[in-house]
Amino acid sequence: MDTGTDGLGGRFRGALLGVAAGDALGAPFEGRPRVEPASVDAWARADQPLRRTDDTLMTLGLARSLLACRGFDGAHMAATFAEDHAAQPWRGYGAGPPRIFAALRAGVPWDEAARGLFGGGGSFGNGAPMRVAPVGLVHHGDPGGAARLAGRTASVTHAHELGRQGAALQAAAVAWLVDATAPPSRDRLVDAVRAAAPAQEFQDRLDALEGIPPGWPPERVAARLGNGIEAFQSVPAALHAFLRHPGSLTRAVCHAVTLGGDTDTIAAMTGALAGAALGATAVPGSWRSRLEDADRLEHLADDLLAWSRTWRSPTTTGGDQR
Ligand code: F2R
Ligand code: MG
Ligand code: MG
Repeated sequence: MDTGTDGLGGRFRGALLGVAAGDALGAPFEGRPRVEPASVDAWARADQPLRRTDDTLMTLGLARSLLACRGFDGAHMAATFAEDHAAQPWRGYGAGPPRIFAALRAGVPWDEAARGLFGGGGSFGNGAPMRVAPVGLVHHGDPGGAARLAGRTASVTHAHELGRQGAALQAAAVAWLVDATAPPSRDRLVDAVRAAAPAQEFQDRLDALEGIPPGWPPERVAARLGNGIEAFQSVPAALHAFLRHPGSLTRAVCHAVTLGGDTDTIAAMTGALAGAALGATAVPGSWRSRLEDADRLEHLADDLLAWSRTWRSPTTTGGDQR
């Protein structure tokens, strides 16, 4: 393992640094059907800045909104996402969210705007799971609670049931991994999170994880699970990448990028899983020093931990807003 000594604070920091590292390492390859491991290695060892895309920006927004409201407030979260997009629309957003932000500006209520996409079905893109790590963190050790809150945060932009379940699955996995005591077996992790995503599209792929031998090359894994922008492809792909290298964040994230397709997002979600399990010390110094706003990510992680301690304490009671 890269680590094993990080406490809760280190795991919170590791998850957010992992999102940002995976996002930035995968970004140059996004959309390529295949990615050579040598190209990923070269980029991982380069010295250029690691710049975030929408994956990290929306993770920051989600965390800020939870902290500002002391829980989920859909109108506030929608406004936060929209403000961040207005300030930096060039961060590589999917097609759907900017349309939702335009609807909000036109006066559509936050809980109706997302339902208007894709002929009224809502989005099943991976935009909700890619940003949901903070939910898993504040519900660490409680995959069910993480899944419920994740579904609510998803509904701001991703009204389709598959988009919501993708967020629930990713958040449940982060929540479980933060409290895991050793690199988990595939079976234990899958058992812990399976209920979060009951749709067949997820269940089939969770079953498929068990049948993927360690020696399969990335293109064969991608053919089996998918590597696309759909939540039901990319969340299982991230679980696979983490489970391929459960003791090494760097290897897991680099493997995620070699799966091709939606590389920044699969790697961001893999980074969240690995960081939650292994902690901030699993993020190499050479990556951290290249990361945009690493200090801010760590401060937000610390704030999330401090806040979660206030309402998880046995002397306080939690409301359903969380
Ligand atoms: N958008 C990108 N990458 C495109 C290239 C960016 C380029 N590098 C640049 O800098 O400009 N990446 C980001 O978008 C993904 C997250 O997307 P999100 O937020 O889920 O968006 P959306 O539009 O809701 O869903 C994505 C696509 O999925 C398909 N889709 C979703 N729901 C559908 C439905 N009900 N029916 C049919 N298709 C559906 C559509 O093609 C959506 O546009 C991340 O990869 C992030 O990195
Ligand atoms: Mg992106
Ligand atoms: Mg992407």
